[in-house]
Amino acid sequence: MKIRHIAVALATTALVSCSSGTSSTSTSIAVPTSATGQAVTSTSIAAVTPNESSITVTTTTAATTGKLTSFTAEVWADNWFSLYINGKLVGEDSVPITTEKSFNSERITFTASYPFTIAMVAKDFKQNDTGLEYIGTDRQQMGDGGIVAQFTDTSTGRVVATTSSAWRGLVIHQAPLNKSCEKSSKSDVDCTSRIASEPSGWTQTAFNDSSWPTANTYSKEQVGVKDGYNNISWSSDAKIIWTSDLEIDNTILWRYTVTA
Ligand SMILES: [Ca+2]
Ligand SMILES: [Ca+2]
Repeated sequence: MKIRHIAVALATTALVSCSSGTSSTSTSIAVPTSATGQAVTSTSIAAVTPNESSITVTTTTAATTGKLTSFTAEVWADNWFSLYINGKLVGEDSVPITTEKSFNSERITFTASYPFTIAMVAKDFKQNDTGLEYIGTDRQQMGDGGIVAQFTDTSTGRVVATTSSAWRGLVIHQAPLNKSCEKSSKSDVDCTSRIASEPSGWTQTAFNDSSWPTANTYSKEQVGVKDGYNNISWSSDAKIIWTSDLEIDNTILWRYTVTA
């Protein structure tokens, strides 16, 4: 029994040390498996700089008959995102959403064949379900969001997809519903919210998003781009998107399918 207890204690210590590195610049990404349980992803992480970081993920997406091609996704999000291709997680923002003023950009590489489905989670930072940030300070406010992405076929160098008004988005965290609570000293009581869970299978190619609203596009000035945005050479087609409300729509699920 004594030996068994030691083993448990060691295992617990290992778990704690793995999960406590919030200031680390490396990112760990879960490796998805195919339907048959076979690992389909290999991951390598490149160096991270304060304004721009780079994640290189090589993923063979769901079994298809088309020719596999390598793609690079370039993404800037206010404040955080994750990226799925054909239902597989291929990368995410390496800076935690809880990092104040997180405006880095990312490059993520993956392999897929045409056509493929892009799904992204975009999150604007909020301190809690009031939807506010800097609560209790003179900066207490509704933060705003925004995301822009472009996808380049590395075999041709051609940008084959960008965020645009053709993308469809579903809001799953909306707060505050009553903007008048923004400066309330008891925002946790006064601010109301609407929160939903992610629909089952929403990252999958077969998911029907036809009822989701299409994106609104915004100018750089409206969203206040900064930091990592300026490290990427954006196609003129790459539009900054969000829903109709930059402030109260805090978590959005985005989908778009890329044809050849
Ligand atoms: Ca924000
Ligand atoms: Ca917000």
